[in-house]
Amino acid sequence: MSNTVDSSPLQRLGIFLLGLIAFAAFGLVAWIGFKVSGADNDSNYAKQSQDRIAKVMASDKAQEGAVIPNNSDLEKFANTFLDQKAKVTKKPVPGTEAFNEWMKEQAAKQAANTPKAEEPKEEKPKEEAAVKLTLKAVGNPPGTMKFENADISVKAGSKVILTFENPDVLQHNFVLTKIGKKDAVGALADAMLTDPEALKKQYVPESDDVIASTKLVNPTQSEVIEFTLPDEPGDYPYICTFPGHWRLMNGILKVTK
Ligand SMILES: [Cu+2]
Repeated sequence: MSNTVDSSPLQRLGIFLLGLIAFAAFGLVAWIGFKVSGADNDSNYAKQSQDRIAKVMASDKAQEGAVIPNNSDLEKFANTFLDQKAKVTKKPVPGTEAFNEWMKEQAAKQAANTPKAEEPKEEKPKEEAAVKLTLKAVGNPPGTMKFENADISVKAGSKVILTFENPDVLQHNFVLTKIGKKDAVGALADAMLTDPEALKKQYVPESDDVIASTKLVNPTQSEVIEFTLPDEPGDYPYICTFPGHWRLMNGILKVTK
């Protein structure tokens, strides 16, 4: 069956209309897509235009009143150049003996200024090697108010890098006191209950008996502090100075010879 020859005019009109509808539908879809995507809507367009206009106007204004140079101006300009004398350079001309001398001089200067490659130093045993310590508050059961591994021993005069970890649900700190000063500093800590500045001071009493301290460390947080141990060997107590904690929450840092 051959449509092209045998189809009736009505059939052909139908096919034509179908094509037309398809064409129009495609156009409609494209137009909707264009609108929905906002492609024809540049919100900055107006502002950019304004900016361009302002720029052009400013440039015009800047040129207003600018004097167009006349012949006498040009002559003056030219004369300033004619008045200049040729500069005499003291730099020797390449290829001459003087130039070679000059080059040698420069090279010598540069060599003098260049820092010499560092000679490999003999590795000295580091006296100041820091001791790394980690101290933990007991986190389980929560609210125990104790330090784990409560006894630590370190050599006198050591530099210590201490990490204080607080896995507990309460805030705690670490305060190292002088020998035999646990109770004295503890009493000061309890007294801070009535100190309006206590939180600002991280509940660390202001006392000469305090050797080192962390801030008040929040639950699950930690803090790293550095301090140098005294040269005097002995038992150095450390406590948490949050009021009321120190009686339970204390330990000994043994400073050895
Ligand atoms: Cu505490």
